[in-house]
Amino acid sequence: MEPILLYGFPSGSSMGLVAALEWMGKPYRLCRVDMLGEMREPSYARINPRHETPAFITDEDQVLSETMAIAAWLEARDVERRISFDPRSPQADRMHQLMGFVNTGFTAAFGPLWVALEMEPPNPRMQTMLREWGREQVIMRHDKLEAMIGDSDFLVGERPTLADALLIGIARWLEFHDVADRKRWPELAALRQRLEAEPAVNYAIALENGQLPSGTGACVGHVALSEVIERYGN
Ligand SMILES: N[C@@H](CCC(=O)N[C@@H](CS)C(=O)NCC(=O)O)C(=O)O
Repeated sequence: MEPILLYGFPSGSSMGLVAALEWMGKPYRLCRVDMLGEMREPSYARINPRHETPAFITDEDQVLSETMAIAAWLEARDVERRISFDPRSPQADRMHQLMGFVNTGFTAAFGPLWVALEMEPPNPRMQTMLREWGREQVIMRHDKLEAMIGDSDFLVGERPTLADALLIGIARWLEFHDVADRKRWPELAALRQRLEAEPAVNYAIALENGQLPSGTGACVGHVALSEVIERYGN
């Protein structure tokens, strides 16, 4: 059976993995997860006890969580090297380096902004502090990423890879949290513009928004979360 990616909405980082699956072009299925509702239900713990997306059901019915683990699973099966490189090449090393940076410091910088946004009950004093701290961290991590971007069209080379997939799922949070104008980082802004022009990214965003776009055809359908939990949950 095809693997299943569980992607979260609204504005989930997993949007990038949907784009990666489209670029990769092998058959896959999707499962849509409402992060504000069903992901918080006790039953979702059978898929991921940390109540997070993305999650993944492999073609051998194993449940996998953590973006880096899911990306590694895809990379190992991307034998045509559509979204990755030969594992022993310098390009693979650089791709892993950028993926590590995006999945850790870059993503984590937004943490205080999410905490402030979702704080219940509200604590205005703490929320103001979190927002200030978060904005500083996001700007600092953008400065660092800007310095890491080279001359190529995408993060590593002239085609999008897993590193770009991880980035595009997160980068839009800059606008979501209204931190700064993206033009402040010209290299990153140009890269994001190229990624936003990619049909795979537009497909992933449209799905996230609840539309039913036509993609490459690699996605062979959606599976209901209740069915995924029942069939594959631990
Ligand atoms: N370390 C995990 C983090 C995943 C993560 O934080 N996902 C977010 C959505 S992008 C989430 O599910 N947050 C929990 C929530 O919104 O309640 C990974 O890299 O996959």
